[in-house]
Amino acid sequence: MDNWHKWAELLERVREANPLVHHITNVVVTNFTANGLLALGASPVMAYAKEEVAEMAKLAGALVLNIGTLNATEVEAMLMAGRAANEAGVPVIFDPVGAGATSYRTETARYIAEQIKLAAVRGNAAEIANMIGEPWMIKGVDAGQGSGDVVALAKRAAAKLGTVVAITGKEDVVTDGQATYLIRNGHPLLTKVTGTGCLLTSVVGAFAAVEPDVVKAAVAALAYYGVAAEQAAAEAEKHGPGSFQAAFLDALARIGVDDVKRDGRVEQR
Ligand code: ATP
Ligand code: TZP
Ligand code: MG
Ligand code: MG
Repeated sequence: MDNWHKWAELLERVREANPLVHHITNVVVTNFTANGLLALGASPVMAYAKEEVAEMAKLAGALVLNIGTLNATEVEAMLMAGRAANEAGVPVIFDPVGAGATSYRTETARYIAEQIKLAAVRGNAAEIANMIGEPWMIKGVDAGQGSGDVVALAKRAAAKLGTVVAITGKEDVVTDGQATYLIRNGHPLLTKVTGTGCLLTSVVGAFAAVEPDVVKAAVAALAYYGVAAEQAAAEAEKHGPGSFQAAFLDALARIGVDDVKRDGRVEQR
């Protein structure tokens, strides 16, 4: 049995623990993210006020920071929440949405990574490359066509940022710079529904809330997510993205450890 089959069982641990996941995220994906985490079996909360973020972060099983629609007040709140989470030993998961698209996003993403001890960063190849000062085309929040080696990029990013890095796209890579895994699940319809990357970052947060080895948590989260998308597409592909979005939430709630073990395509590199 592959190592990762054991890790797939973390899905059950998430559902038993129903971890509180504190988010400071973007205005596009808030509702979809909350519904996705409920479908998984976690407990989402969005809290942004400077007056409460530190308190909420300390109560949570994980903190998710997402700069998708950032502004100065929100970034300040992210730093306060991140510092409180670090003090309390709560894992912080970061989604550098649009890093590289504008200098404000790039600089803020780098500043957050400097100031806060991140358990994991999850983004597309362009966002991760731009975070570490490597060029990669990005259009708004979507990764442009890059020709680089994504596995090598993820390893460089993990070393430079000192955290677990998950780069997603047609294939996903998870690495801490030493152990590296490829996950080949998912479906192109995920690119036709906004917020599927952001929700995935939050799902990694929910898994990290129950498993301190963040490589294991992230691999299990990504395999679960990709297998759910495949089941949803099998049902809803003929109708399109709207039906897929609903079928995907259903699949996130329905699938179990056995589905992930059977259909997961995970390979150690
Ligand atoms: P982008 O803005 O570049 O789309 P994102 O933040 O939305 O980035 P994705 O890379 O799209 O994040 O990842 C979200 C999910 O979609 C992941 O599970 C990933 O494996 C899956 N995914 C993305 N593209 C494809 C594809 N072409 N085929 C299969 N799955 C995909
Ligand atoms: N604009 C700012 S944030 C956002 C958009 C469209 C959502 C991005 O979500 P994802 O998960 O990266 O596709
Ligand atoms: Mg996407
Ligand atoms: Mg994204």
